[in-house]
Amino acid sequence: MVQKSRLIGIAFISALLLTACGEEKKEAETQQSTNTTATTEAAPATNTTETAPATTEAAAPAAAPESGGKLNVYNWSDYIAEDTKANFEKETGIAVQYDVYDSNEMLEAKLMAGGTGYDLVHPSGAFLARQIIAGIYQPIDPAKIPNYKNLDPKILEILAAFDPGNKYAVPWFWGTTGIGYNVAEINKRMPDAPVNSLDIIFKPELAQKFADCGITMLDAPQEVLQIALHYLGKDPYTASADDYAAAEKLLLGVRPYIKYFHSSSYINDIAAGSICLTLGWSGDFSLAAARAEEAKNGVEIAYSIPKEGTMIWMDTMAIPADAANVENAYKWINYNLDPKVAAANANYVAYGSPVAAAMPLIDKALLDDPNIYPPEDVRARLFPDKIATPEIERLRTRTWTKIKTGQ
Ligand code: SPD
Repeated sequence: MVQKSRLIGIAFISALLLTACGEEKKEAETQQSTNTTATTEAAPATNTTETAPATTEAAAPAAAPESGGKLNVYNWSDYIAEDTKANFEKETGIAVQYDVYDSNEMLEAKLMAGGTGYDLVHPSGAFLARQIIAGIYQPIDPAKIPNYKNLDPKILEILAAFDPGNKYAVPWFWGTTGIGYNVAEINKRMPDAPVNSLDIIFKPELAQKFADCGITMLDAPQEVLQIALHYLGKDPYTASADDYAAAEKLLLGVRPYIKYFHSSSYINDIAAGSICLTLGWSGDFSLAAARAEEAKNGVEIAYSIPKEGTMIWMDTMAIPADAANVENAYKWINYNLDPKVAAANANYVAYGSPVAAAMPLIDKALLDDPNIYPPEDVRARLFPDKIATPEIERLRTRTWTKIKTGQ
């Protein structure tokens, strides 16, 4: 029953996201947390490494000849079950070098430079699309992935908006960008705080109430600016300089209350109670809640999809054109599409799974959580990730620099 309703849900999301592309195609567009490359000048002194092995970010692996024994994976931090890598290694005898990043820009910079040594990477929809055009990836052969059949066809249809014909990528997880908060700290400062509204972050008179317990935002211009534009009632993909000026004004209005811009530190920081309010990615707050529970520190964390609407997005798996261990990359993809493995990953990361065959094995509490698998009325308020024109990219870059520097 749950499974059926969720599959219907995914079908609805398909319809929503299918509007994501279809234009601008000609333009090229160490497990677990935390790396700090995207940290801004206002990044916290205390970082989030207490549960995290040191990242190998700075030491990308050297390309190795196809030996049957190695695989170099580059994924988002905190985006796979803790034992998946070890289980895969045990089952296949393949040694996996697993490195992490926390921004599409970071991945793209490496891919564009070439010679990354990575065999499998995880770009998000719009970035994937322009990287395909730039010739970064090799085609995927589904015949080498017996578990490909476990994927939800509707999710593949969504992905086709970024990767026509599903030629270069396989879906990994999908999610939303919204409001994560420390329930007690927010309640203490404002018992009737609008935790389901972007007002709480975008209105200076509200944000200033929570500045002392720590507000943060993703360092992801292509999401924060699109969400700000949408909040202002503008087309999130507008190319109007005036609209961008309005988004800039909105964000500069609350800039004094933002502790830092970073796309992974907030998980452990909110779990530890050192921040209380953040614009971040849906599943990350379930993970933060689990970490707080593990620490038995009494921190209660919640996530809400803003009532004004927000972005829905999808991350993928793709094999770089110069990958050295291609057959092992296929084995990794196939392994992660196994229903049990996919469900274990989904239960850990708490993002939406594209593996239909895994649904019966995913925790009911997750499937029933409207913030993870949003019901129809919520989905109707979401807007899709979408490829941007060079003009929009320029506006984003210029605006984001001003916002981050506070000028
Ligand atoms: N901790 C995992 C975060 C995954 C975030 N994916 C980013 C999607 C960007 N649109």
